[in-house]
Amino acid sequence: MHRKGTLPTTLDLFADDAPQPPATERIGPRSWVLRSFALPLIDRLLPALDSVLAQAPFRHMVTPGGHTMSAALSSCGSFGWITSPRGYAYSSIDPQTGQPWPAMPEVFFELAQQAADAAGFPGFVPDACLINRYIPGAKMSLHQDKDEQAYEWPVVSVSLGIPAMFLFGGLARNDATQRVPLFHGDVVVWGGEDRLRFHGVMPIKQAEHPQLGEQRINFTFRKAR
Ligand code: MD3
Ligand code: FE
Repeated sequence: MHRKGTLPTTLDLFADDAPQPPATERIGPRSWVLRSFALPLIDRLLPALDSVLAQAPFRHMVTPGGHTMSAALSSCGSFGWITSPRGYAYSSIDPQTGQPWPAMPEVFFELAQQAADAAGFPGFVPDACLINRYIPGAKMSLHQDKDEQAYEWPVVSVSLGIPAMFLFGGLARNDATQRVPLFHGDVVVWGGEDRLRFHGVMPIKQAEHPQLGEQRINFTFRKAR
């Protein structure tokens, strides 16, 4: 790139010294995107995910209003998130198997705790991990996460597989939203005054990931009780 006597005419984006996007981005007063934060653990995360899904397979929840959600869902940890005609809740039993949810794998817990720590929430002990699976076209409409008992703890989210455009709104449904692209290995932490902000996921675009194929998997770690 540094040829003698010539000025570089284009920026070589593949050079080792090319400018990199910041590894950490602040998207709210207490919300942080930690780019690629999960990648050092990926070889342990994927087999652990398979083992959870063998015990608690993905299913499409039906909202109390009768709509089938386009993202498929499973959970692990002490509590999982369920829908019923009576509303949304956390439950210690998977209604589909009648069994407790699979234990939260050690590597999941480690990742959630490290990310929370890095974002200024030391001592996070999640008791629930929701696992969403999106195929191209799936989305999640703007909503708030208000079924947890403990809003003082953050939510930690881990994106794997094909990209998504995350929508981050305000405390009122009609507040403006910012769009945040999320890629394989990115981790986001939301807490404090950002914990009850509206958020959603735009319809996932067709793409293929070398390890996960045509899907996006998202873990959200919470303290439910
Ligand atoms: C911001 N999942 O499961 S994770 C959900 O990508 C959910 O699957 C999305 O929203 C997904 O409830 C987004 C990001 C997320 C989760 C909880 C939040 C963002 C949040 C709570 C408060 C503010
Ligand atoms: Fe949510």
